[in-house]
Amino acid sequence: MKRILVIGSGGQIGSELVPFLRKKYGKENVIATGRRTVLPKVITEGGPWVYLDALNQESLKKVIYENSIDHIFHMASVLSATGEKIPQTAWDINVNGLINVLEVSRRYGVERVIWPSSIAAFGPTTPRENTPNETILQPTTMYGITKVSGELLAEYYYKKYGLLTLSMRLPGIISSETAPGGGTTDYAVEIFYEAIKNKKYTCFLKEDTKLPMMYQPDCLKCHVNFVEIDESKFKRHVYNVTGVSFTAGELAAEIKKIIPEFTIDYKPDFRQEIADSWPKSIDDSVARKEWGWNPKYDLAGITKDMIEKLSKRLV
Ligand code: AKB
Repeated sequence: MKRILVIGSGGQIGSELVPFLRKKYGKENVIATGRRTVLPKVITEGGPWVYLDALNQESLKKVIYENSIDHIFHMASVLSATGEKIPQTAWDINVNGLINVLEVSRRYGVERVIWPSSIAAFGPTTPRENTPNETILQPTTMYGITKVSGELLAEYYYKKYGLLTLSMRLPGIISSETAPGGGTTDYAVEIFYEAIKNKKYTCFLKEDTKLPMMYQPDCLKCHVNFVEIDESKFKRHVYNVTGVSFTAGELAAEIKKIIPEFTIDYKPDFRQEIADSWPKSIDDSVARKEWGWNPKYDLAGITKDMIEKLSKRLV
């Protein structure tokens, strides 16, 4: 049985990835870790939980060794908008945390390190429509710089030490359980909470801002693929993946079909410049061809499911 460590298990993806993995691999085999002290019960009571700061290499060694870990999901990250406010902390957590994980993993015989990159690895000089897997990587945000550095570091540890590293360039993730924090695509989650609670939302991006997005169930499936799929299928270590691209206006219109009283206005802030430097749509045909990536949710499917799930909780 696989022994899996999740670092950053209190975050938007980690908090749902942990229960998902526990269901699949057995609760004792998935060790949830992170630095957050306020965590959902499903993390702390659903199986083993250990406080862990990835910047502390000694603690990392201890947890990996004592739990005979063979697969690591390293999910801890400072996102794009926060990264612009605290660039050095973003570098420390995103890059120094990752190199610690890679270094300890290669020394302690970990088999796979799965670490999400992001569409933020691209920048204004990258083709913005149908952005290919192999293309220009010249990001202009600190978050993007940490993602490109991380992709290079992960590749280095594979080539030099044979540690299997796998990364997906995630688009904005839309999820119903834990809200994201500090990202540019966060509007696409906030909008649902506000539509259900207050029937109105002020968006921090312009109406015609188009970005690639993915629904959480597809995102979780993508992570598990990286544990399950045979190494021989992966011809590279970083993959574009996407669900669906839409503008803020198109999302609002889809919500209005279910909540007709919903209204939206637009007050773009500093995050607009970040969004304008990112792709509008992603070509993920390489992931589809090499290991069968096949997301299920489109805009209508995401909207319906989010409103159903959140309505049960929020009213
Ligand atoms: C962000 O908005 O910073 C993230 C991302 C696209 O990586 N959601």
